Amino acid sequence: MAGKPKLYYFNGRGRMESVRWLLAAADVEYEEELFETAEDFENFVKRGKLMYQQVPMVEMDGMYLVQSRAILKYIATKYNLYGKDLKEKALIDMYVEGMRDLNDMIMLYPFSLPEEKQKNMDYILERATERFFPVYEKALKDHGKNYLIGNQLSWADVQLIEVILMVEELKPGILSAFPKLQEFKAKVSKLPGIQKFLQPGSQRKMKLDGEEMEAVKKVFKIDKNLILKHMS
Ligand code: GSN
Repeated sequence: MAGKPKLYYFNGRGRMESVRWLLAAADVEYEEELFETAEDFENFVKRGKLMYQQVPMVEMDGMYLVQSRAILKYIATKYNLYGKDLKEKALIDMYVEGMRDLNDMIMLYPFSLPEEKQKNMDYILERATERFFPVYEKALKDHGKNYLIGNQLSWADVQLIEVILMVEELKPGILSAFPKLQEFKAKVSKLPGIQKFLQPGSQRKMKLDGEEMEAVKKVFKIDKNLILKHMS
């Protein structure tokens, strides 16, 4: 039998957290190798397994998977979280890509320049409440089923609960205008794999504080201006 998947990343959410969520939802156990320093990461690059000298990387089923979307698609397909036909897959992709747009803004927010922090926060919250959440609220309301794609849990649902919780960290109570999303969150939080993942001490990563953020920038030698170009 194949061993557990092994995840290679730093000790934070970043682009790996959605992978952790998806594996948790599929009730798949995994191991992690977490880089603490730039040297850890450089040594890992030298092992020559990274296609683009970039992480996230997931070692599973005899492959060294990179590129977060490719990793997520593989896991979603393997564990039956990617719809039953081409049309469902297209719909899941449309939902997931919107959620990733929102997720990316939140992921990059801590890199904001101090003088732009408030403006960026207002922008994220406005996009969440005016553009993205209404889509998922309406979908759940219109078909009256448990999940975005009917009654079968999919990758889109897992991505949705992840991003809901991230937005709630920025502004508690933000779901008050979205009763269907509140119901959805309560229901999905009780699914066994997800319930376990939400318990303290799980492999779920917490929001980075200022110091941890500085450490991450050093690991990947992140240039602030480069990040900000992607924030618009
Ligand atoms: O989605 C993806 O996995 C890729 N399109 C981007 C991966 C990426 O930017 N990885 C960064 C780590 S911070 N983000 O997750 C990385 O490995 N940077 C080191 C480098 O030399 O580019």
